[in-house]
Amino acid sequence: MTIKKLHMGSCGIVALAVASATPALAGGTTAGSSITNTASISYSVGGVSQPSVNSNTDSFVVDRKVNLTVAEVGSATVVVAPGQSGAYTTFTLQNTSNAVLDFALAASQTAGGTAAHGGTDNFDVTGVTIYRDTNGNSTYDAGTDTAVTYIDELGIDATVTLFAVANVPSGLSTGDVANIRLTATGREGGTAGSMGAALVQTAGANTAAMDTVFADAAGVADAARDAAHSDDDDYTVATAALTVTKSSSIVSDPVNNVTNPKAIPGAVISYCIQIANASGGAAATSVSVSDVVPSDMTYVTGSIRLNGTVTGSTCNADGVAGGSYSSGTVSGTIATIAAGDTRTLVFQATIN
Ligand SMILES: [Ca+2]
Ligand SMILES: [Ca+2]
Ligand SMILES: [Ca+2]
Ligand SMILES: [Ca+2]
Repeated sequence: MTIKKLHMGSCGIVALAVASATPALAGGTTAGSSITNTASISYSVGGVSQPSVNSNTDSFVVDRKVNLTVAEVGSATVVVAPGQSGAYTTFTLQNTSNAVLDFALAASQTAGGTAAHGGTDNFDVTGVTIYRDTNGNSTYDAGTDTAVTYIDELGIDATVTLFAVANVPSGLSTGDVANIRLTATGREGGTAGSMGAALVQTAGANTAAMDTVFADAAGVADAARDAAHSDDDDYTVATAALTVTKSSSIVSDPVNNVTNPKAIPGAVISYCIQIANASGGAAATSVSVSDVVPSDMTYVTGSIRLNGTVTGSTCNADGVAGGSYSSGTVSGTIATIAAGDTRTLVFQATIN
């Protein structure tokens, strides 16, 4: 600011009026705007007020501060099943510049190393695509949210929610981790509907025009003051690991009945199929069991019991009637076997 020099005589009272700009946005005063002010003085001579005198008008252009933040939403891994499609991680991108900008987006993966939530990255997801939360519900909605490669004309202080959507390969194990990284890079805005050119920071001294200053921090995979910011999230696999065990016991025979029965023709045999799901993984659902009844045996109609428990390795008689028998095969479906749980299908057959 320049104050015009004024001759004021031997005495006087000087008052300076200075206009100040108040930022209306957290990003600050909008880049490219002019800040203008004029000082004025008033004074008296011999106790008599004299006409006030104005300075020249000082004006300068507000320069452009480029800043942005990419951040994972939440602080937990995304738990996925092997073969799952449309698994997504969630990020926000905020434009903390004092200008409307475009932002180029890139999703990338890492190979090895510590993932966002502490595991070691040991696989890659496939088909990674970035979607914008078009309907603003913070949830990825296939068919509603739109695939994007950049964010167009993001306003000062504005935040957009983004999803990295991917498919999980099959054949993975519980605890496998894939790290995913989202990077946004500021670009010139300008034209709606197309991505602007790369931003260039002003080299050297301030110019009369709008200069550009990169003010962004370093993210997980970008430097400070590079007009980019990045953050990581990760996928962790939780799956079921089922083992199946079959056993038989003699219920009765035609001679001894239920007292020390033997496996003679006419004896009733109880078969138990135990399905165990390993601890620490995910529940198995719609567990379908089938068993061909041996040709020397005859299925006991209505004897199937599903979803029973075990005590140690002994099958308890607490299953519920269900399942079916057709063409020599017993079958049934257990709705859910939780991780660490064992459930059974039990049926009876007689020895021919
Ligand atoms: Ca990886
Ligand atoms: Ca949505
Ligand atoms: Ca644009
Ligand atoms: Ca940066």
